[in-house]
Amino acid sequence: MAGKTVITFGTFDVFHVGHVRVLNRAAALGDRLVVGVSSDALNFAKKARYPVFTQDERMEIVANVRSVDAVFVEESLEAKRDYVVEHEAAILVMGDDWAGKFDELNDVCQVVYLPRTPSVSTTAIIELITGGGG
Ligand code: C2G
Repeated sequence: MAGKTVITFGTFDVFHVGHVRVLNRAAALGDRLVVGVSSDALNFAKKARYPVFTQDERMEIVANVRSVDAVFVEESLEAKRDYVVEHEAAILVMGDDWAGKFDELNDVCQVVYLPRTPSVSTTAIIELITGGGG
């Protein structure tokens, strides 16, 4: 495949400016950005609750971000190596809340951790809207 493919992963629930910024910064590292959107089942297994938006809705939103070239469903957190190889990604981008966690993939791609956008999160937005933030 011509050009450098960048791959990144996330839930991207209640899509916000931190999400669009990390996608744009990831895309700027290569020629093509592929995004694994975590499945509803994966989220339930991890957090014991379903995302506000379904995986089809979250995929549709992410797919329509201008810097994103393709999306797929991330079924397993442990399958990163397979996804990197399958999509022929040269660079894996993760938020720095995952810093160091995927360094073992350095043999198949470059692993880059990008700083998160401060003061914005899906959890805080949900709390604000539901009145949980006071
Ligand atoms: N992000 C960010 N700034 C924020 C919030 C999120 O840069 N204020 C980034 C995260 O670092 C991540 C992406 O946006 O790169 C998606 O965030 P989440 O939806 O919270 O993703 P997460 O649930 O951590 O991903 O394999 C990873 C899994 O898919 C889980």
